[in-house]
Amino acid sequence: MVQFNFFRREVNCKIVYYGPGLSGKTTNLEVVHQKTPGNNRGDLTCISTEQDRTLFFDFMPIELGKVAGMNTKLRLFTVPGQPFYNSTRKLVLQGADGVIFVADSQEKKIQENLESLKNLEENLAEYGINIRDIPLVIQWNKRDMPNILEIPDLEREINYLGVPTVPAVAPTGEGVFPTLKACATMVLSSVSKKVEKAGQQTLTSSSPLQKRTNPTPIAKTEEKKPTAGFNNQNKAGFNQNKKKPIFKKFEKKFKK
Ligand SMILES: Nc1nc2c(ncn2[C@@H]2O[C@H](COP(=O)(O)OP(=O)(O)O)[C@@H](O)[C@H]2O)c(=O)[nH]1
Ligand SMILES: [Mg+2]
Repeated sequence: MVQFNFFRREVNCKIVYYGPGLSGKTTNLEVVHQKTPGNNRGDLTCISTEQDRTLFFDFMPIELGKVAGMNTKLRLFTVPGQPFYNSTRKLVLQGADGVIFVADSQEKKIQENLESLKNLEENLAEYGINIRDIPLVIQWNKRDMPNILEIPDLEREINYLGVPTVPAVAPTGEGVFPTLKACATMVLSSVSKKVEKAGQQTLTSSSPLQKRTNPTPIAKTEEKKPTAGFNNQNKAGFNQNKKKPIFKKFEKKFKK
């Protein structure tokens, strides 16, 4: 759940990398860690087994600086993909503001991808969240591997939700930041709306002290933005978001 402190102008968002075991979730986080400037990121914490598999979760915070007038932090988590770790997955998913589903493009992994997506849907439902209502981006990872499905086939077979998708080769960094940006943009846009709403509530609250507080910069910034829901995003939806001022600010925080 987005944590925001309106008076201190702070926002904390949680993004969870989900997907089957070995699809490349931890690799995504490692690349984000390597390429994010040191003063904008915290440590990457990995709790792994001897075979270097995620046992509990990987975690990394990123400071985005000011976005829409709020000091903004992203907290990135990965889940363990192996089926028997479902209770851990569910715990890590709790309070997520956005999800990046890292799919394995290999033909033989199609069933595992579908099962993991179904598992995501079920675990979200247990928290009372419809998968169509949460910012969700699918990454088609491992595009460099032999025997992979073509993107249109992946779209047809797996992306039945019609969410934005990004092809990737995570170890080379290809597609890693575009995926994170697509998801973070959707999350931040949703946060901005909540911040705006909180500001309005503050203005209409009964306390004279609160009435004097001025939240208008956020409301003004967000007023002109389109209000399409996440479930209505077309495949190119996140590209359109690139033009948003909120996104430009976010983009500057990362090294090219
Ligand atoms: N060839 C190739 N290997 C990848 C790719 N992404 C991840 N891997 C490898 O797949 C293995 C599992 O990756 P990992 O990030 O640990 O998967 P996780 O279980 O989803 O966290 C590692 O050996 C990675 O180097 C990719 O795009 N291409
Ligand atoms: Mg992992």
